[in-house]
Amino acid sequence: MDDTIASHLASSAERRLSTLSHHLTGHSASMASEIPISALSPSATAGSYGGVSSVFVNILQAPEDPILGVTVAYNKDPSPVKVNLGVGAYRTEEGKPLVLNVVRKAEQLLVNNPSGVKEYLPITGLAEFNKLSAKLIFGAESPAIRENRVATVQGLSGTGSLRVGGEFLARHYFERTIYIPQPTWGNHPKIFTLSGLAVKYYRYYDPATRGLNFHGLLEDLSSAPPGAIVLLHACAHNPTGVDPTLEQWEQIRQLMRSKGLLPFFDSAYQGFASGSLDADAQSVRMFVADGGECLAAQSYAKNMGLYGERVGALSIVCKSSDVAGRVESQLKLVIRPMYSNPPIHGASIVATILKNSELYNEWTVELKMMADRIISMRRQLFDALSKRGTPGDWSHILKQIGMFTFTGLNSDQVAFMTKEFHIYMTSDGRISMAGLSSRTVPHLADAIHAAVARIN
Ligand code: KET
Repeated sequence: MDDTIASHLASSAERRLSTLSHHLTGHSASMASEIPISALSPSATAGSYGGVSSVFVNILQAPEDPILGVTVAYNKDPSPVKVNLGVGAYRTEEGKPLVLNVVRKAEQLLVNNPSGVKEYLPITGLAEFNKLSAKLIFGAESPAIRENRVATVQGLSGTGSLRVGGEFLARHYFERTIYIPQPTWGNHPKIFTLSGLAVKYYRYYDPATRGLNFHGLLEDLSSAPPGAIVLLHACAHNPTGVDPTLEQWEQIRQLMRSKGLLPFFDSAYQGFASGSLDADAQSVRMFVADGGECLAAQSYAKNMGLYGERVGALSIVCKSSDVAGRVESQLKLVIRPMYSNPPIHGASIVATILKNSELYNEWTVELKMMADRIISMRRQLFDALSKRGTPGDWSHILKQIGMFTFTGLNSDQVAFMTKEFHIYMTSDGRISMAGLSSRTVPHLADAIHAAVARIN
């Protein structure tokens, strides 16, 4: 291997380990328990190679993921009344996973297409999918698209797109600190730390008001170093369900631009917050309209129900098409040794739907139906708690936006609800409203009522 590449790789690996251990010791106790420091350095191997003892004997049992592990526990529970409100995955009124009709139709078209092949895609993915994805998030009339200054690559859903963006920034951007909201989706600190960035938090949520800590947010971003990267949830903030208003977004934008902070949008719920794809992309479009640069990671897991297809995109909006071309060339160098090139099927489904106006319209109707069902679950849960006279103000259930309600229940109350009522949810008190149905609302309300009455 070329010496300079070898030393670059060695130093970036060192940086990752040191930022990760810095992060573990500095910031998040919960994360420290998930990735023991000892797991990051080579473990001493077993003394014997005689076939009796494994060379992996010193490997520690890792804990389950705080979100996906909830499903593992749920699957093991034989109770007929169990409910999984952990992972953010849409369920029908019957509690079943949903494949959108429009997705089935697109798949039929793909199966019947005699020229459909299974060749490798380019490193950057399906070109048509990339163009359509950029249009979906930035808007058909976006000047950045018209001026050809957006570099878009297909990613492995939202997670993979965030990771590629993180690694690109760690390699090529001068300020390697990323600020993420407190709290945020539990995978964010891990993705960015392992990308080689240093993770810091900005205040976001105020438990006292169950709303945005706007003052704290502005203060923390004001004191971030010039150029720092800032992770923003485009809409339907996970886990809090609390989004800035458009006026607040405008203030955030002005502050960030005046300080030269680099926005990195995570858009995992476009269309799920309001039911409108355009309304949910407003925050991102504001930052693109001012002519400045930004990154955006998109996921089609929720809004097209393509969870397991792992389809998403990373776009980097640049100042000129010349820069965008060079950025894309470097993204290819991040992707090629990571997974070579992305899978073809999910991206073909998305492209088929986005390019056909009839299918596109059908998609928006199905999307709105999912968003409306979630909103109606909010009303039903709120009414059920009111009917029971459950102590406390539960109006945040109605006010919060998107897939989740951040209930304010503590981890002991959650553990009680799981043990006594077989209700599975993350220990931070987050409920996936998309997993709820008219049938399960009374059971959940009973559980919350009992938890609040018995445990402080
Ligand atoms: N960003 C956010 C904010 C997010 O909530 C998720 C998934 C993702 C990105 C990544 O999704 P992907 O499937 O990679 O496109 N969140 C849900 C699922 C999970 O944790 O993986 C969740 O919070 O339940």
